Amino acid sequence: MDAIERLRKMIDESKNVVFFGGAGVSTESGIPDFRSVDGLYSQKYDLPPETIISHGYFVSHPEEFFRFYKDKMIFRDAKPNACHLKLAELEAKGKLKAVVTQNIDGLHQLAGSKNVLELHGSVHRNYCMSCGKKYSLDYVLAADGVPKCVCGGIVRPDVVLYEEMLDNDVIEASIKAISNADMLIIGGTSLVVYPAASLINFYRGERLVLVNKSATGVDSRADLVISDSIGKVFSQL
Ligand code: CNA
Ligand code: ZN
Repeated sequence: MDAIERLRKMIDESKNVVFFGGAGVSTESGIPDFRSVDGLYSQKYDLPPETIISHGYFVSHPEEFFRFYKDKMIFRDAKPNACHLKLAELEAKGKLKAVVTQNIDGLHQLAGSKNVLELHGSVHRNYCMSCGKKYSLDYVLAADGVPKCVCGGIVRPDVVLYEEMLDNDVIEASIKAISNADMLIIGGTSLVVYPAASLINFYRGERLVLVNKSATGVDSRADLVISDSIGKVFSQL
């Protein structure tokens, strides 16, 4: 039996599948990840991306933060790929219970997924840091430089920057979903960003699958490892 067939069989045998993903899920939609050879960390900037998209830098250099953010992290025209679409289909069938994602691009929802736990927030939610008024992504993109609220406050994305805490409710819902899963598919993530990556340790079942182009620290624990493009893999399911 080849790997795709084994994956299909494992999904067939499961009743409560959870998917845990990262930036590699969206590279086939044209959004670069951080750690691939053509990812953001390989491109040269004056400062490393994790410095620019940190809380401290955002507060001290909002102009530069938003220049980088709008230019390198927002892909307004990106469309869901075969992985996003198949996950939405599995949820609609009642197979898959949750998508836990480190992505901030909103592509799972665009594909039709309902229960999406966004560990690092979303570029589609933005709010005024002074009065809390909510704003769309288009508002942020249309602003010249730092987006400002009608009250004068800075409008920031509801995205978890480096040095910032993850939302407790999202963490708790993710732990619950992963603990209850009878199959966990991990895909498109280097599993090096914490605390997000530690959540997979709440999985106690016997169907742990990894679909990732490069090796991860969890490969040795997995019941099935597929080293290939995730969109390509999911399009064959
Ligand atoms: P990462 O560290 O960049 O790792 C991506 C992983 O995906 C690597 O191991 C790649 O080998 C693998 N990969 C890349 N393309 C594919 C593919 N087509 N099929 C299979 N595997 C692939 O990204 P992580 O998500 O692990 O790191 C966490 C950061 C990245 C989170 O904080 C995200 O918010 C952040 N990020 C998000 C986006 C997005 O929302 N689309 C884009 C870039 C970065
Ligand atoms: Zn305001």
